[in-house]
Amino acid sequence: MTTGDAQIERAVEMIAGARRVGVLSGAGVSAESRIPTFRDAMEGLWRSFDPQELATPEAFARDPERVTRWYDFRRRKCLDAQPNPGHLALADLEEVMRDRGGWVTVLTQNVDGLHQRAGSRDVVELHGSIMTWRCCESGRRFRDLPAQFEEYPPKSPEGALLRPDVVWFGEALPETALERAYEVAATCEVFLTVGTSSVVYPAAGFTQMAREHGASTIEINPDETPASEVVDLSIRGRSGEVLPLIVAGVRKALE
Ligand code: BJW
Repeated sequence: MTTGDAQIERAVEMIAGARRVGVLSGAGVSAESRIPTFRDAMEGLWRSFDPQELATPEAFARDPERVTRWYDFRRRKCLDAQPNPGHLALADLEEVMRDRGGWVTVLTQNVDGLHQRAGSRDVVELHGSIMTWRCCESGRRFRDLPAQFEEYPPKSPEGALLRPDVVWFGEALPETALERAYEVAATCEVFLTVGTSSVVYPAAGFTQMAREHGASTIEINPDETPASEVVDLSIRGRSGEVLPLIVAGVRKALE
């Protein structure tokens, strides 16, 4: 047996013995759906830009055309993408836990909607959604957006600027999302931290919080992150490969 197999078996044991599972997901979970992670080098026209500088209210105020073109480019990429085996495995795990009277809540930092499209029902969008845009003046939200905007920045019917309904650096996370996240971290028995660099707060603090409340903690990531030090079990691998193995093992263990 390889170390990988032993780690998967340990993860299976932890999860199969639990009914309440919290998951913190990050951009790495969507990497196998060909959505570049936040800290990957950007592609094509966007190669020379730094995402950390574009994802701020200051960048939008300075150059709303550039920022909304970037978000619209990414929105269309997300619409073209399909959920991968990692997303599907988490949706399957939710079904397994529901069948035994438990729950799986996915706290996602992703704005792409792929967990929901994979079938996960309890998803908390910590950083908003790129599929929804909102009016900078009235706060009204728009979901049925055109395939491509006619102008950048796009305007609301009243002529005010629209912005993506995402959380930029320095902005507060939606209150209800944050409350759910604290509740999940405080009450889950197992907490999975998957595909995130674990550097952006407050999300990066949830793993430690779950641990302090007594949850067993597992990280799945090809690379080491600050969370690797915190968790009980660190699995080095891709979520699209590791999660299906774990969930198949959990199903088998509970047969
Ligand atoms: C794979 C893989 C595969 C690859 N399988 N894995 C405490 C300490 C220090 C700083 C702060 C703090 N508290 C707050 C701050 C400031 C700031 C912050 O954290 N800064 C840090 C950079 C230091 N936080 C904020 O500003 C937050 N707001 C806030 O706290 O407000 C307080 C407030 C209260 C009241 C009033 C006002 C304010 C907001 C943070 C918002 C983050 N927004 C973004 C943009 C969203 C929209 C968009 O997508 O454009 O969210 S930034 C960006 O980072 C995005 C992501 O969701 C987030 C996290 O990134 P993620 O998901 O981890 O992706 P990557 O690319 O970093 O990592 C990918 C990982 O996947 C890697 O590890 C790979 O190895 C791995 N991987 N392939 C599995 N196949």
